[in-house]
Amino acid sequence: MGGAAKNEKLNKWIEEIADMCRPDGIYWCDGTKEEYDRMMAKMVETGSATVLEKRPNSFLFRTDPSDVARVEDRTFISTSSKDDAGPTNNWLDPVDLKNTMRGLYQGCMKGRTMYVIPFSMGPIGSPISKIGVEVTDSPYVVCNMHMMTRVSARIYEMLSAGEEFIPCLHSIGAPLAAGQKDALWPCAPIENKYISHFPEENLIWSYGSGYGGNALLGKKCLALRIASAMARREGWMAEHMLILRLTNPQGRQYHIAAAFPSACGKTNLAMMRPTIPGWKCECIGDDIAWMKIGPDGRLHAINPENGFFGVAPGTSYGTNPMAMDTVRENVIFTNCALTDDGDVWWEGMTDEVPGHLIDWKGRDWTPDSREEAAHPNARFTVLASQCPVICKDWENPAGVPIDIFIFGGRRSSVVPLVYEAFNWEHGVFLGATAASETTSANIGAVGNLRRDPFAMKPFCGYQMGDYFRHWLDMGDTLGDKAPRIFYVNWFRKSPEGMFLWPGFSDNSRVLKWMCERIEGKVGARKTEIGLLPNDGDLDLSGLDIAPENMNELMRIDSGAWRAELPDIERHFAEFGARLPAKLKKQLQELKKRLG
Ligand code: GTP
Ligand code: SPV
Ligand code: MN
Repeated sequence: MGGAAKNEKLNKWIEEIADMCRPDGIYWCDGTKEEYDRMMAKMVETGSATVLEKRPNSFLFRTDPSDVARVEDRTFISTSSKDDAGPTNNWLDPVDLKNTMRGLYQGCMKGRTMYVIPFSMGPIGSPISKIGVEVTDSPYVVCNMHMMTRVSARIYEMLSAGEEFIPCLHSIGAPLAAGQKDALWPCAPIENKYISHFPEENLIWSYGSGYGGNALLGKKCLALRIASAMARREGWMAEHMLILRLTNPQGRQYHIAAAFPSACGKTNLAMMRPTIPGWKCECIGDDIAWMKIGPDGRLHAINPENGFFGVAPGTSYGTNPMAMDTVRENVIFTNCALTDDGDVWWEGMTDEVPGHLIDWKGRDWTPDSREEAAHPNARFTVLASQCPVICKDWENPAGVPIDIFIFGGRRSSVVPLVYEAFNWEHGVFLGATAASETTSANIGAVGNLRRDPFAMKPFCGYQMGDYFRHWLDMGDTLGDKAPRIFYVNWFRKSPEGMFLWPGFSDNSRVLKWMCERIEGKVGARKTEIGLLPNDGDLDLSGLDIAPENMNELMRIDSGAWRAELPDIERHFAEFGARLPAKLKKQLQELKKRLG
């Protein structure tokens, strides 16, 4: 494949990287199944992949116990001015950061092969797609990228024809000395991990981790952090959102894009099977949406990804049957438990807990073991095309017109099941003040409440105040063609700590209310925080839920909301002069309404 890439920029870049990283050899990927099979077979041979006898063409990986999730503390937005990265991002000066990282990259691929992965985010050749080239020394990354992005030799041809690409440099940061035995999951210690973005030159440098968003650079690094900065410059949007199509019994289609923080329900909602009769849900994307204003003046969304990198724990035939059917074959599982008959298992997969497992750390496990069998951030990697409810338009380069935006998060108290924004500006305020309890999708404490605006705190590649302004500007341009905005919380708990709302398929009831709001079929009651369903408007037919639970789900405790205000003020104060005046005004109005 060597000479196939005649793109001068690419060839020069690869040469530079090879000079710095000193791999034993360079391999140019072509994205074929043969390539995938060959690389996977090699990983089985070295013991880093385990064949799952019970699942056709599926494999289990166990990571190093230190390398199990994204590392937000080690993620950097490196702009020439610190202000341009803003208070929600870690910042280091680009010159200093590159010097430090060059030191780490020096000889870091010794004893390994350097793989060149040409990939497209979005359908190959579509005008909205972006091309990236990831260089990595991890065969696990290559196989995952095969599923998560479109990897193809055709991209070399496009590059030869002069197409632009986004360079993505990745190393696990674990050179091998001559004769040294490799670890099953080589990686660098936390203090040497760097997930770095240079949005001013569309460049990504990642070092030290092999896991998920740290290493599959098309996903959070390119399609969110770099793309969000490009989108602002170019007048479009790159969001941490699922995309789904909901069809009502009359055949009217609604397209919904929803932003929930990591491990807060996007994959589940995207593949949901409505419990309400006659309604149908199809999946377009489960994590990222790129949206542009179309010739009709509406916002059209595409899913730039090619697969799902989904949370395994909690996924079952009861909660997400479509995900279970998607992962029946051709799957890479990471940090799941292994059953004695050669299948995977994770907490919540089956009611019956297996009597014996090998846990994600490779140890014997029984129900008496104190630790979980699967890591809480264990994941499956699988092609989106394998999802039984994938929408026939999921690869349509024109995208789908968005009717509804949903924001939300994990709040065990205070926030009701659903409410609607008064208007776009208020909706942007809801997005900008969204808060959620932290999850194991990031290394760090779990269950701490934090502001996670638009579910983009870890993924916005520029100043978040400017990002809020971009949302307001998009609303001005869209005018009355803007999607309606709602806020949801599936995670409110009883004093005993039980979820009050059944969630999953029953979330369709909440989506139905949103659609009926759009049609003007149902009213809403005006409250301090927004528009809530009138009694009886949420379709609860066939649902066994105690009326007191429903009351609690819809209850607005003004005192508890007033208690949120100081935190929202602190949050807003961080953005200084970059906070749009319209959001300050929204906060004043909320204060007034709460009295
Ligand atoms: P990322 O891939 O990290 O961006 O996560 P995500 O937003 O796609 O979250 P996902 O759908 O994978 O859900 C994460 C966890 O929340 C899983 O364990 C789910 O079972 C659980 N979950 C999802 N939806 C619901 C819901 O409606 N109710 C409850 N109680 N749990 C849910
Ligand atoms: C998330 O954390 O939001 C994910 C998983 O989707 S990762 O790819 O690791 O970012
Ligand atoms: Mn995500």
